[in-house]
Amino acid sequence: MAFYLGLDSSTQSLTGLVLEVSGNAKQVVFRRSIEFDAEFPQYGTRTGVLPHDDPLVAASSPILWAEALDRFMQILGSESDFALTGLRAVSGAAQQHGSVYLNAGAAARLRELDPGRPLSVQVGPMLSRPDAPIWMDASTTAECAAITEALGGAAAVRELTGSSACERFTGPQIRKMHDREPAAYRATDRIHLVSSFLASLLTGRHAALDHGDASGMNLMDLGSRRWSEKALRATAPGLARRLPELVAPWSIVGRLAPYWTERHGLPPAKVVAWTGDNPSTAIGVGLVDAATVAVSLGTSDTVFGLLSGARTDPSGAGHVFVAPTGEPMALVCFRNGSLARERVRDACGLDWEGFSRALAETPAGNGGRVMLPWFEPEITPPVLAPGARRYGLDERDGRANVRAVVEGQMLAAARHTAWMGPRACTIHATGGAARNREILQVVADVFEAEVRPVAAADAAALGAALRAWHADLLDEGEGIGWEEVVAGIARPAPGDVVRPIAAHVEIYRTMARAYAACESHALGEGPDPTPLLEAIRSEIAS
Ligand code: ADP
Ligand code: XUL
Repeated sequence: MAFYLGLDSSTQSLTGLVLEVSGNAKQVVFRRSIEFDAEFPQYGTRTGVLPHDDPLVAASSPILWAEALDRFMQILGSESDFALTGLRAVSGAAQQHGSVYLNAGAAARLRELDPGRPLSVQVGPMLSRPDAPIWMDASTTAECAAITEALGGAAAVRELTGSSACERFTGPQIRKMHDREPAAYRATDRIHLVSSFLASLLTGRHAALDHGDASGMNLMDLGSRRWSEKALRATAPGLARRLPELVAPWSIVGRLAPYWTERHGLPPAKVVAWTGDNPSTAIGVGLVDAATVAVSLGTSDTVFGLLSGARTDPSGAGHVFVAPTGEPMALVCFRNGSLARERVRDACGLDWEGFSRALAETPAGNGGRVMLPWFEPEITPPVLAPGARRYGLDERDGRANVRAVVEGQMLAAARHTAWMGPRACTIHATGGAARNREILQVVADVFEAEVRPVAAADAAALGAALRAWHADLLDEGEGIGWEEVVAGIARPAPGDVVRPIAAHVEIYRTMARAYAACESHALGEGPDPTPLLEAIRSEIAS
């Protein structure tokens, strides 16, 4: 019997679970989630983000993430009722793109982490910048333009790194720091992603970064999987020596440092490279072939799947990352996910049950009314000026707004993922909102696909535990296939399926045109869609 710990440091919380593996049988034997805002109010975060006057700026606190990790390990050490000595390996996932800036003293401080003092007080002195820009930041448009120009245009950047230069990606964020806070950049000795930062705390030394999370930086050559000298040069001087080593996702990057063994009674388990939450979720929902796509309805909504051929998104909004299997995966990210749904829910004075009822009792297509749910600056399509746009929709009509927010999100998701290739007939759904059947019905109807909610909650953490197991076996010379890794656990619940309703599918084919016209208009690229919407209204009514 062996145990594997998987962690997920997401935008709003840290979740960890322990997987017990005995022969072919796997089960989760321990699980705990720690909400940042509620458990650590002293940091002043809201939904995991430090408040800022500029809606384009979003940062969080690396010390908060460290304190949550320490708290989780303390709970694991004191409350778990399985033999902790059997813990063989640990891995993790973290919100992607966010960066942590460490000074030259950090390497020694990591090596000498003192088990007698809380981690949080030991992390502060390691930082050359107190906060960490995160994936919600949209303040680097100028830096993106400069990098794009230096690399020969958006298509060239995509060809090289898998994505166009994106505001939230780490390269543009580093360039911004270099240009606007030169002293802090000079004082920076190592730049970690959230994933490699937390792995560094676990191992007590600067941990390597996996190819998966590194693909969200605009800095790695996706073909060779090395840092691209050109991209580094286009970003900031002296960057190569500040970046972690790159490794394959299944690499062992160290062992739990004495801090964890002495302070919390954990064994010196192997630490497997951490990755981004989306790549890790791919394993946690059982995406090990290109036939299935996943929809993750968390703080962000993401749609992703393994790619069978080489391609990038010509529109520039989608990304190609390296999946934990080593294959390319396509991903499209929408910032206005759960928090936008919550915004509409709260504006209508509803709970989730009332929200679901409003969805169930309003007609598919919403009578031709459309919402572009860009309450916050949007990633896909890129929109900097926050504010939902409504077409034919009265803001005071609560139930219609409930339907409009979900339909707007899913019509956008379908439109902006078309580049990934032929439509999947099965979608694995995960994330907090995947427990909402009425939302999943809209997903099924818009995507014309069967939607299968994944049985296990916490897919990113489960993916991390499964990756830890896979890497441990590989390290012991007993490699296993990915099908076997996910079998029996990272799978949809048997028989649980939301099927598309034929009449709704027809309506959404029509509404896709309405959505496209509204989006073009809102982006200043198309005419007023009102005449088209009127025609569509009578089309779907008949
Ligand atoms: P993350 O991992 O990105 O922090 P989660 O995947 O845990 O986020 O999802 C959290 C979100 O799930 C909450 O912000 C909430 O809006 C949403 N959620 C929880 N329950 C429901 C429900 N019944 N219907 C719709 N959304 C829900
Ligand atoms: C993906 C992205 C988000 C974060 C937060 O590109 O920015 O999904 O990983 O979960």
